[in-house]
Amino acid sequence: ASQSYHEKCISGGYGDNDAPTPLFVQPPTPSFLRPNGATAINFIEGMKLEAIDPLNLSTICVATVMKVMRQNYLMIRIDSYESDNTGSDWFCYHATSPSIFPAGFCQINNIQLTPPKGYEGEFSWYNYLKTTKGTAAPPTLFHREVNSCQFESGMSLEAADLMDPRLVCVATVKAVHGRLLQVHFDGWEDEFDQWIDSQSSDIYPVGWCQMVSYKLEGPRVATEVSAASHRRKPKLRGGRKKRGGGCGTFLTASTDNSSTVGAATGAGTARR
Ligand code: MLY
Repeated sequence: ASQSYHEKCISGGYGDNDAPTPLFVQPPTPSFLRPNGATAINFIEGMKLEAIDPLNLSTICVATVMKVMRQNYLMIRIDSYESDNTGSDWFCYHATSPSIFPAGFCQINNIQLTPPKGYEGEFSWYNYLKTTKGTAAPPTLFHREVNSCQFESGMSLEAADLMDPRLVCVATVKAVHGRLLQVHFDGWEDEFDQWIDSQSSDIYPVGWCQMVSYKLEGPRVATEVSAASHRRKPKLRGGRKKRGGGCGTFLTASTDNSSTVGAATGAGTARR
């Protein structure tokens, strides 16, 4: 009983109240490690890639594999951050995550890639890897294939605002790149957009909220207050900075389909 958590993990023993390991879904085996997989290489520390910034889901950034852990979990650094090299701002992604992409993904898909901190001029992977003597993670390591993604830009949907996931909002597919969707929240600035996988469980068909009796956040409609806040150009979002510019009014789509305008301002927006 006096075993420390660390000792317990090492000995692999269960405490009486611990959920036993077999109850958990095992992380997927990356295809490159399956028998007959295309290649035997895995991610290696230092490899460069592109990744959705988990603290600012509207951006895809140059990133680095900082650590390869057991079961193919990767610690990833977002290179546009001011890093203190302590690892405090690394993120854990599984090697099969749909939120990481091979170098060149953004260029091929005409997406603005956020360059590393301090990078001057237009970003070029070729020059960057050459000058830094870096290596890009081979494209075969990434899980980009998907049976079929039939989303099209312009389609309406309901999507969780993953920076405030209790908010499920009226949204529109802005772009589709293979299995990756760019979701725009109706009435909100583009900086609130989210890159999200088409197989994510955080997006729903129109009518979902009504079906499950959950409040749907309607499109934000401009008010005088929100027009003023708009001029104040809100700061970039992200968990590291306080989100700003949230003044506005939700057009609240209630479950009986009659729309009511719910006024809300500032940080209290849509608080229920
Ligand atoms: N006022 C909050 C909430 C913003 C929610 C935006 N979503 C619905 C797209 C803020 O600005 O952080």
